[in-house]
Amino acid sequence: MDRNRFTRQHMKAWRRDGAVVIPDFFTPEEVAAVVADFEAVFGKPEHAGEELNKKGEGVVGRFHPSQFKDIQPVPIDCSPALNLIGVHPALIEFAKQALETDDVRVYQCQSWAKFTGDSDYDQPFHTDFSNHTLTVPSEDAAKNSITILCYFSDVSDAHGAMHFVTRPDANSVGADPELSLSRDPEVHAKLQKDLVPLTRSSASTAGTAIPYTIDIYHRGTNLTAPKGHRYALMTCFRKAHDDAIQFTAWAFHHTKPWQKIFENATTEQLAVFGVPRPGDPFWTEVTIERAQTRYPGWDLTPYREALGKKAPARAVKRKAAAARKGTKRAPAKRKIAKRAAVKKKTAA
Ligand SMILES: O=C(O)CCC(=O)C(=O)O
Ligand SMILES: [Fe+2]
Repeated sequence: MDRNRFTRQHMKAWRRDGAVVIPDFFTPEEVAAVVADFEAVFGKPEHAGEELNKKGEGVVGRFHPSQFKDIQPVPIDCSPALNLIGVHPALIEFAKQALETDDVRVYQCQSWAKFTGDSDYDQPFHTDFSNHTLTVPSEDAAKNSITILCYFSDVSDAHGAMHFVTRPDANSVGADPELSLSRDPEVHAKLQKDLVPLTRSSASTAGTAIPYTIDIYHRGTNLTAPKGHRYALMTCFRKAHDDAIQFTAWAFHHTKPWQKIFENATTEQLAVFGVPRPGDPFWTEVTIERAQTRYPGWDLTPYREALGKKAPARAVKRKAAAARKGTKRAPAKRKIAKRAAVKKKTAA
C-alpha cells in the first residue's frame, strides 16, 4: 500500500471504544474524484437552503424518511471512483484486521448526500444492529461486523457530523445496545438523557473514515450551516460465511450498472462482493465464457491464467493475519484429524 492509512492505535481504539475517527484516510485525489461523482449523481449543492428544525423542545431528534432521501447504494451510474471507494483496499484491510479474519464481504455500500433544509437530520441515539442481524450483537466485536462512515466533504457540527458514545461510556450508564429497540417512551427518554453528556463528535475533514460497529450508540445530526451539504458513504463488512449478518443481497439489484464494478475492480474487490477468486474451483472454461458474455468488458485474464493452478492457500494468509496480531493459531481439530487419516492411508 502507498502509505499507512491507519495505525495500530486506531485499531486499538476501535476494539476498545467501538468507534474511531481517522482523518486523512483518503487522499485529496481520491476525495476529488468522489466529489465529482456526488455532484454528478445528486446535483451540485446549490439548492441547499436554511436549517429545518422539526424537533420539540428538549428532544434530540426523530427518524424521518426525508433523512434518507438521497441515498444511492452501489453500483451507481457514475465513474468508478464512487462505485469502488467503499471497497478501497485500505478499508478492506481495516475490516479484516478488525474482524480478525482474512476474508470479508461487503454487505452494504451506499453513498449518502445531505443538504441543509432538505430534512431535519437530527436522529435519536440508537444502535444499528436491528437491520444488520436478526439477533443481537455479540460482546466480542470480532464476531459482529463493521460499518465505516466516510466523509467526502468537510463535516463540522453544523454539517451534520455523526455523534457517538464510546462503548465504555455507554456501559458506564448501563446503556445496553438492545435498549435502542425499546418502545417505552420513558426508557427512550432516559436513554437519550443519559447519553447526551457522553457525546463525542465525529466532525472532521473530507477524506476521514469513521469505523464503528453495530452495538455503538450514535446518531445523525442536523445540518444547520446555511447552504451546507454533507457527502458521505457508508460501507459495511462482515466475515465471509457469516450468515447472521445481512443487509444487501447484491444479485437482487442485478439491473443496476454492475459493469462499472466488474470492469474496474481488482479480483480482491470483486471477492468482497462474493465473486470467487481466481483459482477457485467455480472457475472453469465454461463459467469464464459465460461470465464474459454477461460482462463483455470484464478482463477475466487473472481467472483464465489461474485455471488448472491450485487456488492460493487462504491458510497462508490466515497465518499472516495471525502474525500481524501477534497470535499463532492452533490448527483446527478437523484438519489435524484429516492429516492423521491421510498419514494412516499412506502408511497402509
Ligand atoms: O448519517 C449519519 O451521520 C448517521 C446516520 C445513522 O446513524 C442512521 O441512519 O442509522
Ligand atoms: Fe445509525
